Amino acid sequence: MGLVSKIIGAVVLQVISTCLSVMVLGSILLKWFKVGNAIFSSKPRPTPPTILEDPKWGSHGYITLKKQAIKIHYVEKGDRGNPLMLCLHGFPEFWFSWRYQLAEFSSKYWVVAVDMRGYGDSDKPSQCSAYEIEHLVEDIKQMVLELGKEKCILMAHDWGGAIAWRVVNSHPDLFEHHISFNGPHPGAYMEHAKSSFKQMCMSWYMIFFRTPWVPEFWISNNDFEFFGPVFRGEKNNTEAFPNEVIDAYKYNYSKKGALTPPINYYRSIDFNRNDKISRTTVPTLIIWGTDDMALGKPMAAYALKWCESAQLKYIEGASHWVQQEEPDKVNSLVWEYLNDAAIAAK
Ligand SMILES: *[C@@H]1O[C@H](CO)[C@@H](O)[C@H](O)[C@H]1NC(C)=O
Ligand SMILES: CC(=O)N[C@H]1CO[C@H](CO)[C@@H](O)[C@@H]1O
Repeated sequence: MGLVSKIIGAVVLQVISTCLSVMVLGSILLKWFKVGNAIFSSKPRPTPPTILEDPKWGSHGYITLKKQAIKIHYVEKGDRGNPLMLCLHGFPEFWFSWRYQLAEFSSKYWVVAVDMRGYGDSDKPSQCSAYEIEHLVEDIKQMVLELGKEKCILMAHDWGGAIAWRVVNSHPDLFEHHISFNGPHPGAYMEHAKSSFKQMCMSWYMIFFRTPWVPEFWISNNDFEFFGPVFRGEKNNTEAFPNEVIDAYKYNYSKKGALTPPINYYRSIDFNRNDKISRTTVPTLIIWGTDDMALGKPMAAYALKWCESAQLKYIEGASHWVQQEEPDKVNSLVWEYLNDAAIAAK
């Protein structure tokens, strides 16, 4: 792309993100009139909610990626001698989003759910450039090797999904299978976003998040109230996301400095990049909740076109947070897929 169009692109992005920030600040102002000064305070959270400490999800560990000089926190469950199942979460999440899969698949796999760099208890480099996609992809590659395995099954959601598509393409030899849960394929995302005004509107937050401090202020105001509606969605699904679950997210994100690094993932997106996307050769299962408010349904089918061997299973009516909202359906699809693959390999 020419320099002029790059500059125009950057200016347009800046203008849009400033407008969105003004609108968000306006909505906070309205809330301030309604609720009062309380919206600027949050309650102290000295101890983790019990659900976070529940041993049934597994035990905690750390691993240092030497080449990257990054310490990664993870929760693991299952025998280390079993095949590795590595789980990558999205935004605004952390390892906890995989609790049902940690409990379920540890019977046959060594399930490891990480806090990606910048999240939870993992290292949080302060400069924004540390969250550029190359580093995120390299982390996952290093992680498989540092965990002492030559191959793994990669499960990924949302931002984790975006990283997973890239890492299975760049290092196919490291992955036995790839399972994507509402995880945007970069090519499919662009194809859908370009043709759908609705998707462009759904992606507003990706542009808004580029602004400094306003997103952090927005997410934290009124005692991190953001986390309730974001997970429960329009249907107010308090069954899948009861208070204790929402409190777990609030607990982690209310720690000092916890919000900026995850938002820096968005700030580091280079919209001018025109990567050549290669075809996915690693066998892939795509599981897609059809009522995703951030990623439109057509994206799932577009992703299939980039794969040599892939299956797509929709979970009708499920939201973006598919593996937490419909753990039974999701887990049985994953078992079915892995068991079929094991039979086929014999
Ligand atoms: C969601 O449902 C809960 C429990 O039924 C209720 O207390 C709460 O007010 C509802 N929230 C919204 C935003 O509708
Ligand atoms: C940064 C932070 O608060 N991390 C916490 C997230 O939740 C886990 C429990 O799984 C705590 O151990 C961390 O301290």
